[in-house]
Amino acid sequence: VRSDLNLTWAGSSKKIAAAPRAADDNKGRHGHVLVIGGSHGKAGAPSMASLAALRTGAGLVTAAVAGSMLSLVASTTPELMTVGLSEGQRGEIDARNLESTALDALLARKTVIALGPGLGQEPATEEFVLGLLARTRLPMVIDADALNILAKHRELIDGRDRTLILTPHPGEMSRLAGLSVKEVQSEREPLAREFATRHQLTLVLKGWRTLIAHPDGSIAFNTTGNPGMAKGGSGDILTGIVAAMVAQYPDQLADAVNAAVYLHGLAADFAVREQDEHTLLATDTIAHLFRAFR
Ligand code: NPW
Ligand code: AMP
Ligand code: MG
Repeated sequence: VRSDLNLTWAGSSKKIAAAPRAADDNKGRHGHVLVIGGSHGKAGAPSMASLAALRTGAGLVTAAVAGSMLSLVASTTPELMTVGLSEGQRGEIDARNLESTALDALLARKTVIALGPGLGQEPATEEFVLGLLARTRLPMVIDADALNILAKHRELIDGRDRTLILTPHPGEMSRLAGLSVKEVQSEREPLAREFATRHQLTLVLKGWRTLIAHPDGSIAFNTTGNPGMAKGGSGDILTGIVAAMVAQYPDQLADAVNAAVYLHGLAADFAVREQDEHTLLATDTIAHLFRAFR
């Protein structure tokens, strides 16, 4: 039974997760996360990312999804705000004709964008993603189908004048790098370092012992997490946690991302201690985040 908790935590990221909130705090100081995702049959992914962002301490969270799933996503969490985007015939986000003023309104006063959970890869959604990248320099956490879309436009992967955090699992990394999953897994560290430094971004290469490669070439290895997390939804939740940490600690980017990955795994380790790797649901991890923060 892998129920031992690994509470050893190297480096400075511990400080930010353990920092108490100011007595006179207000939500405006903790960032506004904009989650963009969802497609027909995958409303759960942006819902989970959004709930995780709220539980991680973001001041406000808005989920932007295809219009027909707005009420479904909104009903998962009353604290969540929602925006319905125009959609195509297959229920995908089709915001090609989104007025630039409407897009600017969507982006206004947001701190960080979490792009991709459940998004799908329909051509109309692909155009929306490319348009969004061109329209804003807001920090972005890019995951799931947004990574698969970027894999088709590698020339656009450029974190030199913006904060980009990519969170691929080995399958997504294989598409980004044009390698097989086996090749990715046998070269995790050099591949991640090379990718992060070449594109000047933060790369979270997920899996057992997730590693985080920073644009300066440094690497952190995560020590938390368990195989109970190898289930649908785990990565969507990590995306929300990373976005919320970056929203709250934009000036401590490396620590914020390292802490997010560590806390996600630690929450899952607490959850498994109470139940079992078979029965763990990704959302159980959200329910145990408070233990990880404490
Ligand atoms: P294999 O099978 O081993 O060759 P995909 P996805 C590989 C959304 N979701 N080590 C592995 O390949 C997501 O947000 C929505 C090695 C695996 O079969 C996305 O938008 C949910 N290999 C969309 O669905 C809940 C690994 O990658 C393949 C690996 C598709 O995302 C579920 C799968 O990758 C889901 O999150 C590892 N550690 N991890 C919802 N409730 O709304 C992965 N692979 O084809 O990119 O599909 O990750 O399921
Ligand atoms: P995704 O495949 O996008 O749902 O992401 C899966 C999440 O679960 C990532 O945060 C992985 O690091 C984590 N995970 C998956 N399998 C394991 C494992 N065997 N040990 C630890 N963490 C895992
Ligand atoms: Mg995923």
